[in-house]
Amino acid sequence: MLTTKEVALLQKELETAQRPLFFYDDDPDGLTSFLLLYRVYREGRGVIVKSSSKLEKPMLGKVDEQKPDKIFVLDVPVIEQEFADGVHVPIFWIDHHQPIVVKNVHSFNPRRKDPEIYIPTSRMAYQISNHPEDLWIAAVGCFGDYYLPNFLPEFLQRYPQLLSKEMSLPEILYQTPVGKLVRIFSFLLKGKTTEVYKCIKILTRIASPDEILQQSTPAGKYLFQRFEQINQRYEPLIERARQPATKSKVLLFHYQEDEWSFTADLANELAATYPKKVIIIAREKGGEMKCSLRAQFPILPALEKALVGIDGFGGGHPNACGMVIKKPDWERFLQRFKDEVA
Ligand SMILES: [Mn+2]
Repeated sequence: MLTTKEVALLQKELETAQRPLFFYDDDPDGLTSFLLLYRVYREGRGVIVKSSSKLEKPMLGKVDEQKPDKIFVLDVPVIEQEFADGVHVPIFWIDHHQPIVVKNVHSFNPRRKDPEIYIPTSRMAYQISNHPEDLWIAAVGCFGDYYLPNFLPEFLQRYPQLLSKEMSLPEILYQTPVGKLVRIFSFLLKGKTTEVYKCIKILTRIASPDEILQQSTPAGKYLFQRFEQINQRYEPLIERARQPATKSKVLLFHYQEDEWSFTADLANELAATYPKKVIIIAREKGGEMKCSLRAQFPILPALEKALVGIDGFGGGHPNACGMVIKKPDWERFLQRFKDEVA
């Protein structure tokens, strides 16, 4: 969590900003962090940082275009020094990934003090915005980043229609209305950029989650129907990925990624469905196998062992990793990884 002093400082900076520019990560945690902060004063603009998850020099074009007086960077793991050096207004970076040193940036990251701590950016954005009517947005961000926030009792009391009782995260994500909202927020970020920004603009004005889930206003109905269109692309993929019970500890799913990238959604849902297996989502690109790994137990040590002497690299979090393996070494790697996790 942010300290009281940090919250006060960021509230002040947000209040005094005339044209804030928000850069945020391309997932529910990033999106809800933006929505929470934007909805306080409804000033400035938001820009999604797409798949590279880095704020790089080319993004300076957006800064020139918008001419902000302050920049807020939300849930983006990396700001390149060249970007920070090219900006002549203050940058406030609120994040919870592995901290890195970037000069000329005001960094707010609880992991600087405690490397083990896990606090989604949306939880911190809610500390700053402190608008109780946006509690549901904060909850979507936290659950989306696989985190049970300390405001859960308040959430249960205020939104029993979204979550009726305490449950595990996999149950919340795949069996409840608030879990559906997490998926809706994730899917609205996919597809054509103009359509994505249109949906986000609508989200900045949605007052209650029922507008979306019950389609009780035209705005909410629009978002729900957009979600359903995208979900039609996802459902056949997850159907194909679900597999009959086998003894193998590894569930491997090959898929061709296009503009509709569902990698993280597939990996998360499969890991929740098969809690004892390691999920590998593999895409072949340019002679390499690009993979996302997920499990509900630590897999990083097995990955590191299996990679020794293999033409490839990988790493990440204890339960969620990425890797890239050269095609000729793929089968050999896979066998070694299976042996390691067995
Ligand atoms: Mn996050």
